[in-house]
Amino acid sequence: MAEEKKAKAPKVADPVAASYDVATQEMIKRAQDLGVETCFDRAVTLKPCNIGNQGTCCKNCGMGPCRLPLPKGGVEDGDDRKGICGATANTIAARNFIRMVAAGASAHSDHGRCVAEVFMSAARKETDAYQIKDIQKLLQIAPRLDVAITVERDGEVLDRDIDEIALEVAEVALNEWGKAEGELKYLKRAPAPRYELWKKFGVLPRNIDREVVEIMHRTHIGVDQDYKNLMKQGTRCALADGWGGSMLATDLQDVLFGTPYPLQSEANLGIMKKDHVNIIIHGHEPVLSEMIVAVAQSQEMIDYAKQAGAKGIQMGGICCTANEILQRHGVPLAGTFLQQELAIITGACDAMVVDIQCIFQNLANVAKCFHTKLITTHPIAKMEQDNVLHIEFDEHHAVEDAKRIVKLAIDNFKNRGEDVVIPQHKNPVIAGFGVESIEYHLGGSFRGSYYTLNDNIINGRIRGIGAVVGCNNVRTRHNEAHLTVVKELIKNDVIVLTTGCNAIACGMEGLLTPETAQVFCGPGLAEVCETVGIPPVLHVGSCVDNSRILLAATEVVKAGGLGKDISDVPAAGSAPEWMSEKAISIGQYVVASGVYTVFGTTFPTSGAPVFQKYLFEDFEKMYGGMWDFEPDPIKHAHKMIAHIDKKRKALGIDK
Ligand code: XCC
Ligand code: SF4
Repeated sequence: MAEEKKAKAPKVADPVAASYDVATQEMIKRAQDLGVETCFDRAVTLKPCNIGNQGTCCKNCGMGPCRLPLPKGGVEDGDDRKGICGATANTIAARNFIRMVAAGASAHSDHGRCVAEVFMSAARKETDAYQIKDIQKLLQIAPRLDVAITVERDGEVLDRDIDEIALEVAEVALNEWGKAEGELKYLKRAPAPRYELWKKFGVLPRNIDREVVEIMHRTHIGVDQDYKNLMKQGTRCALADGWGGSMLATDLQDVLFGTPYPLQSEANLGIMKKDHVNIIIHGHEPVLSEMIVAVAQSQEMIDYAKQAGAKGIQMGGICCTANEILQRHGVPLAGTFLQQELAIITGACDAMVVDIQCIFQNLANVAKCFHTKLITTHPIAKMEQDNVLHIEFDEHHAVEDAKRIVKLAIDNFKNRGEDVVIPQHKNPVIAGFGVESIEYHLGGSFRGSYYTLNDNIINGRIRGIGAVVGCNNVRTRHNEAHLTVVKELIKNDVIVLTTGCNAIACGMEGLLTPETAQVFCGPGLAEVCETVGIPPVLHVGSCVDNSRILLAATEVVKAGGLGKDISDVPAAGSAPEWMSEKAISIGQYVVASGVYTVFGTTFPTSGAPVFQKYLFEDFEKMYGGMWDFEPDPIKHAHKMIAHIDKKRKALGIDK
């Protein structure tokens, strides 16, 4: 018999090279010791396709895929690459790019639609589970949707009935997704010159759904073949996300669940507790997780957990659901996008409840190796694996659904194995800043005193504003670029607004505390933070809450002293470790709103240099904001700072 070949050990990731975070490193190592595969290992064996990565692979029809790699010598002397139909590299890259915008805008906006539907149920009083919680916010947004908040009776102006206002807001809001005429109502919230610019370029979105559909039409074989015209629609669709679907999601969530105000909590896998029932909620829509949090905090469930032998119930969040329930309830952050498998690998996760977006299908395979109950809850996001439970959430029986889920987790506590390892790493965080609380904490307005944001930007204590957001990407060291960019910015007196997985990464590193000011900040920013008692890195929520950043920038403009449009403000955007299509939609609406925006890791148009130049350079002349790409995090931060300085100079406040 031939000598048996020694089985080759599977290639796995080097935990330290894979993540900057020690808790993550420990869990990757543990997964490998237990023979459980994670995304970090798969990234070692599964290499990306270069042509797809560069945006020049077209599979929009059955004659392709047509793959157009960049010629070795570059395209300086002309570019005659074309697909079977004749589509050029620029057309293909532009079509792929705006299809990413369409997918990203759909994700945010469909999330917003679900919230709007629940809002409608609440307004109609069809459900006891949801009520109008934040009347102030309702009264604030109603006029933006052309809903009157007063009535005239017998020559007297009276306050209108709140229920009536809520119902009309629900109707008008839902209509934004599919109305037959007009344009999105929230566009007028932007500074007037910005609105006029959009009008001039013909990119005012008509309704949210239509802009997505039109992208799918225009990118079908044989329709739009002009990359500039394609981008025009990409911009219109992205604006429908930022100033439409996402902004409505944020506002309606605030009305239903309360506008966030700063509160304290903790971040990283170390928030899980060995002697507690651990429930991890993961995904994006806070509609169900709000209920789960409420139910898990009820005495009935706490007693039930104690009967089961646990000391209590520990909730934790992953991805943007985490940011949502953190900013409104102080529920700790268990981790970022890339830590979802690792939460189960602790052996202490009694249930992981997922809704929509950023959920790894591999969670089911990991859960199989442990006792964890994996529960999908959304009709549009199921998993095929047979160990996954589907408990479909419905606003009409939300409390019952939540109770069922929490009970399942508690009942599962006794099934835990002996082998439980929770990494002992976590940091305190202050989260929950919105436009309202930024204003409140910085002097009660945006301008007019020693404490306000505008005055501090004008006097130079704060150099500018950096919006650092977005995902993790397993193709780069987990969290390293996020944290390096943020630290470099605050070191140079740039205040940072953060959302999404960047916010979670900052929390894990301890950057979301006022104490950070003394350790990492330049002297000006440190002084401001110490005076008013805020962290230099402000957690403003989830990815749909990037709309809060748009509105904060608008308030800065409206308060005066920093130009007439968002593009005048010394500010820059960044997604150092982006990966999702949502990030591309966000980037595009931020750019079209006038903000210079740098992405790290990779850029999906690099195979079409002419089209890329359009995004990186020509856009500045049109929108005052443009894209850029820089994978090196220090250079990335300094490109943002250089742009901020350029804006300061233009404003004459560079001294
Ligand atoms: Fe998903 Fe929103 Fe990206 Fe994190 S940041 S990986 S999209 S959870 Ni939005
Ligand atoms: Fe090829 Fe054109 Fe079909 Fe794309 S649309 S796959 S470029 S033939």
